[in-house]
Amino acid sequence: MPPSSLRVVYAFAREMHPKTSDVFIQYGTAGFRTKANLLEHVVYRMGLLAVIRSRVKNGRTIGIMITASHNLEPDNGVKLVDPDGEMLEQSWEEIATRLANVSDNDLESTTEQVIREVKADMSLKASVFIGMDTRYTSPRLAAAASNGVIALKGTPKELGIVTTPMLHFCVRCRNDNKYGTPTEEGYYEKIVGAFKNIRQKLPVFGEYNTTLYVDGANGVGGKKLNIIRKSLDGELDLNLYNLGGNGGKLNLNCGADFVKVSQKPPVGVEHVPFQRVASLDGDGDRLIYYFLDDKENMHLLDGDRIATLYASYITELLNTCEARDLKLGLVQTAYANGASTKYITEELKVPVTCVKTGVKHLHHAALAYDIGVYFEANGHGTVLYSQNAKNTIRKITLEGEPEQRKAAELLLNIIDITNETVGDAISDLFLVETILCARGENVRQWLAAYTDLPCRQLKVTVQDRNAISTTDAERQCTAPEGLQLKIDELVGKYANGRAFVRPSGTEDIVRVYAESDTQQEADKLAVEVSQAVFDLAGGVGNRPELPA
Ligand code: 16G
Ligand code: MG
Repeated sequence: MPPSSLRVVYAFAREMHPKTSDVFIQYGTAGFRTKANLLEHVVYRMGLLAVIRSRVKNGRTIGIMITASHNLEPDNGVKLVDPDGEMLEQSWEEIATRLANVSDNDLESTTEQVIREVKADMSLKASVFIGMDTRYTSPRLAAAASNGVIALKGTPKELGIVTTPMLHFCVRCRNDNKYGTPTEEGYYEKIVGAFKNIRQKLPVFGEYNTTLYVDGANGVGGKKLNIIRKSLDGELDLNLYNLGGNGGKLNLNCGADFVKVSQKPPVGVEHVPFQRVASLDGDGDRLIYYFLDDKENMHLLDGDRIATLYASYITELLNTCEARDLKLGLVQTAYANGASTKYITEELKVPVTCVKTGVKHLHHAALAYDIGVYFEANGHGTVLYSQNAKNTIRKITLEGEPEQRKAAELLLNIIDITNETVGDAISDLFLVETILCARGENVRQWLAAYTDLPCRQLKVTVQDRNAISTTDAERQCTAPEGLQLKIDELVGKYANGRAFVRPSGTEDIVRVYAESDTQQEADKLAVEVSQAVFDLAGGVGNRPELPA
């Protein structure tokens, strides 16, 4: 395409999606995320970038998701999805940031420069799938993304309101038709179909019961479960709450992030003692379970629990089908509860890798195993099966002894329930329900595997969060000087104490995590570490205070 045809890039920008703000914006852990009214030009430009990316990938489909996940309604965001359904290659984040921040006047030349730099063949076809969450600002932003795609003569396809993992799934299927059909229906067919299939093989028994309460965070995930609910024939009785009606606000005092961070039950859900509840986040890519006991104490079953449940059950099946040479490993972050790591390594004897926060880091590390389970404590995670693992398991279904075949067939269904492109609340929910059912377990039995160390998360506002640098998968802090020494000193005072700090990748704050033997001590340690951050890293506002 001759450069002159890039004129339209400028014309669209000026006429329809002008850059009206000079606030610098960065492609962070999960794309761009900020107040929705600052995003239109950014999303338009991501439409342009998606077309360039698609051409660099020989015309394979790229995804754009409009969402701010677990953040509140006034926020929104945009992220790009690569052809295999994984997060955008990291080296392109800088390009995305550059393109998002240039003035409208420089947009045409910057676009040209990017095209040259990445050697995109602009004569190729380009295809972009666009999905959005339920935010009222999302349709407008999705339209801006579409215009960006059109401006560079790509073909946009709007999938409408979908969960983030559904978009990832559809992108993958569009580029690899063996993975499934690239539509919402195709997603249900594969994932829910495999779940129903497995229920035929594993009848309900023991302490497991088919009733599940769900907190939909007033977002897209609950809405989709409501569609799925109608197709279930008693395999699972879903009682859905926080579906977005009755004035319920997206992620406000509900949803997986609220439940995990505040360690409180969400509003809007009816609570019955010992009834298990699954809580999704606003865009349906995180899942947390919890229940209240008869004294209304809450018991959380977070991402670490789900990961250990998966790892132990899959290991069991692998042992039964004697596929012992397949190496299964687990990937966590520094947020993983210390008790979970201990349980996994010492009791399950499964190797653990610890990586930096952010799905792309976990996903990447999980690829190193034949079967890689990855989870953030916040409930984002999935399982990746290598081609070798899939081939081995398939072979056993054909050639194994009867018991081995049975286990291998279960594994094949489990692989189909899994959305391997990214953590997926819906797929994870069906997997958890499958395993609890297979074991005949209720939530109390699930919880009994190990006892979490009490923990606390806090935020500290500082002048410049980038003044904090970390190493060793964010477990050690290298700047500002003296902060790590201070943290070590504080941690040393507590039994089973552990703490770390890191700059958030999504908000302008520093995050603090602490755990210890009792809740009171974890809370105290978290505040003391927050004070150290405040004092040594240029705290702003009120100094954090110890609870009275
Ligand atoms: C994003 C990440 C999530 C991470 C979180 C950390 C993706 C798709 N999502 O939501 O994995 O846990 O950021 O946020 O990568 P923070 O940097 O603000 O703590
Ligand atoms: Mg999310």
